[in-house]
Amino acid sequence: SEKISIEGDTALLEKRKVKRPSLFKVILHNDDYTPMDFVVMLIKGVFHKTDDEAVQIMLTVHVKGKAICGVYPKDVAENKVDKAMNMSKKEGHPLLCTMQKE
Ligand code: TYC
Repeated sequence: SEKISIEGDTALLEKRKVKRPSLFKVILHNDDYTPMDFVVMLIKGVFHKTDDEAVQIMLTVHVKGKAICGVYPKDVAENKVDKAMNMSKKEGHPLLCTMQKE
């Protein structure tokens, strides 16, 4: 936004920066070992997708190697990556979840 103030004969223009937060894609990567049903459960739990959406994303990862699970501000994306990685580590799966600035 901009604000114009007049002081005597001098016009001052003050610029206020309104910055939109950078967004980050959260990406799920394929591997040969993580069970499909576990990936679907993880996508539902972490990314709040429906059963059908979660299956679609899992199959895209399986066939194409990776897929975007969602796009979020940095702190939200970091929390989702953490949650996904902790869930898979806990179960001994090698599933990889990363984030990438848009
Ligand atoms: N490729 C795995 C399998 O055949 C399934 C899988 C899907 C693994 C998505 C990871 O992010 C992943 N069991």
